Amino acid sequence: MAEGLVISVGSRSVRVQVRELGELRATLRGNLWAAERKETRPVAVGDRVAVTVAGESAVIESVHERRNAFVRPQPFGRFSGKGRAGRYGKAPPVQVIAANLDRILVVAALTDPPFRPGLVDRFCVAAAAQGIDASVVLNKVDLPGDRAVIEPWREAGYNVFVASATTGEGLDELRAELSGGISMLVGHSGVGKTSLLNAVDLKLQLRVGEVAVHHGRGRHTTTRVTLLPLSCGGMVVDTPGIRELALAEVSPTELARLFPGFGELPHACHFNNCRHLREPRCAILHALEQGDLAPERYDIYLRILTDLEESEG
Ligand SMILES: Nc1nc2c(ncn2[C@@H]2O[C@H](COP(=O)(O)OP(=O)(O)OP(=O)(O)O)[C@@H](O)[C@H]2O)c(=O)[nH]1
Ligand SMILES: [Mg+2]
Ligand SMILES: [Zn+2]
Repeated sequence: MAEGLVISVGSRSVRVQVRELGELRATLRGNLWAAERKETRPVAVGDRVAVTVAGESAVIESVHERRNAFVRPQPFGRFSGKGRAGRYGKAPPVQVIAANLDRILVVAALTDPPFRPGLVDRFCVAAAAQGIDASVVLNKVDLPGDRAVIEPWREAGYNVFVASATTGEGLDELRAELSGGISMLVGHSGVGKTSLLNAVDLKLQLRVGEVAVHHGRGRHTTTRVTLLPLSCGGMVVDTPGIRELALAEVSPTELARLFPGFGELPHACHFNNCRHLREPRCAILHALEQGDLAPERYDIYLRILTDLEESEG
């Protein structure tokens, strides 16, 4: 048996990189589908797999244990919870976007589409929940706007890149960041994830969105999660942009501990399960009163908390 790395996952087939043999089309051994699991699919981009090779194609026999996985709740319709768990076990099914990542780059645009702090936070929380390093990229800084919008994440200790795929600003730093291990770019559609990759590595020549973006919301140009090798070394996962990110596998009490900028505060609250709403001796509320925590940051936290509690039912 040979070792492979999953490069892309389509509805019918999977592409796997196998050492010495290159990229092969692969199918899955039937028993991989039968096993009870929480994921909607048995393999994801970034998975290390054992394959048997016959000519031009391969069969994935087994999937090695994952170091981490970036997940989102399964997007097709709401999962009804009790009674319908079926093959996904007891928890609601999740979709694994990619596995075994060394870092995630959360990409936002200064403008066009408008900067959405809440979405940046959701991606940061989702990465932190899996213990995956995240940094933030502010792209399109060639366009007019206030670059200071990204400061809260810098202050929260995130590595922040300020870049323009158009003018080349910040690309050297970005290239250095991407040049080892497996990175993944995530963010709203149209923020320029694919454009940044094309600018970082001229060999890639990936398709990017048209310049005419209607209503300031990018059209989805990248339609499949794909793992790409970079000339500078390292590999990168380009993902299709999304407009919303619901969090999977994050509990309401966990949220504050993962939230950018809250730092150690949640650990200083009187109650261990403090949700920082009205509880007495809450360190977050205290910081808010003292002006040590920006109200805009707290508001985003509240919005995400409300969503989480609604989805928990
Ligand atoms: N002015 C400016 N435009 C940019 C920049 N980067 C990308 N664009 C434009 O923004 C649009 C969207 O770029 P894409 O690279 O396709 O965005 P994406 O994030 O990959 O979008 P999805 O694949 O849909 O998620 C294209 O018209 C790009 O030319 C930039 O730095 N400055
Ligand atoms: Mg794209
Ligand atoms: Zn609290």
